[in-house]
Amino acid sequence: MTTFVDVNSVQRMNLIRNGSFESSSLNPGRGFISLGTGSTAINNWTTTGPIDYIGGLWQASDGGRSLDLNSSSTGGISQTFDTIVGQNYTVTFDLAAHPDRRGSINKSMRVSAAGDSEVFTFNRTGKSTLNMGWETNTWMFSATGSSTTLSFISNIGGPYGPTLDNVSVTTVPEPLTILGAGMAVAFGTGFKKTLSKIKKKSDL
Ligand SMILES: [Ca+2]
Repeated sequence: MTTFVDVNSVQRMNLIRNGSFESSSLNPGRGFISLGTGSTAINNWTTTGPIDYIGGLWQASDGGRSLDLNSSSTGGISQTFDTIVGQNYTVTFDLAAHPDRRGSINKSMRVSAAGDSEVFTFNRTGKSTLNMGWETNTWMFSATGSSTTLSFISNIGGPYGPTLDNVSVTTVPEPLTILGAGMAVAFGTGFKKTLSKIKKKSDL
C-alpha cells in the first residue's frame, strides 16, 4: 500500500502568523500609524526600528494594510517561529516603495534569517498610491536552530521607505523523507524543477 502525500499542500503551509499585517490592536484607518522600536502592536510581530503601519494611505498587496519600513528613519520588523535544524525554508514577500517623490528612487531592504541575508530593491518610478506595483520576491534559508527569527530591515535612511506585505514561510519538502524510495525517483524530477524555479526567481 502506498501512502500519498500531497506535496503542494505541504508547501502551502505558512509558518508565519499574521503575514499580511491585517491583525492589530491598532487601526490605521484611511491613513497610517507610526510605530516606534520594540512595538508589538501588529500581532505576532516586533518592530526592530521605527516603521509606519499603513491603512488606506495606499493600495495594499493583500487585504487592506501594509508597512512602510521607514517611519522618520530606518526601521524594520521581525517574527520568530519554530524551525527544524537543517531544514530548508522558502520566504515569500511582496515588496514595493513609498511613492512620494520627495523620497529616493530606489528603495532597498534586507531580509535575514539563520545568519544569512539578502538585499532586495524596488524602483518607485511611475508608481503611485493607487498603482503600487507590488512585486513578489522569494528567498531561501536553511535553519540552524529550533526557532528562527525572520527580519525585514530597511536599507535606506530618512522617511519614504520600502514597503512590505504578504509574508509567508514554507518548508521545502525533502522527497526521500516523505515518500517511499520508489516514488521518490519519479517525484525527484518535479522537485528539481521546483528548486530551479525558486533559484531563478531569487537571481532576478
Ligand atoms: Ca496586508
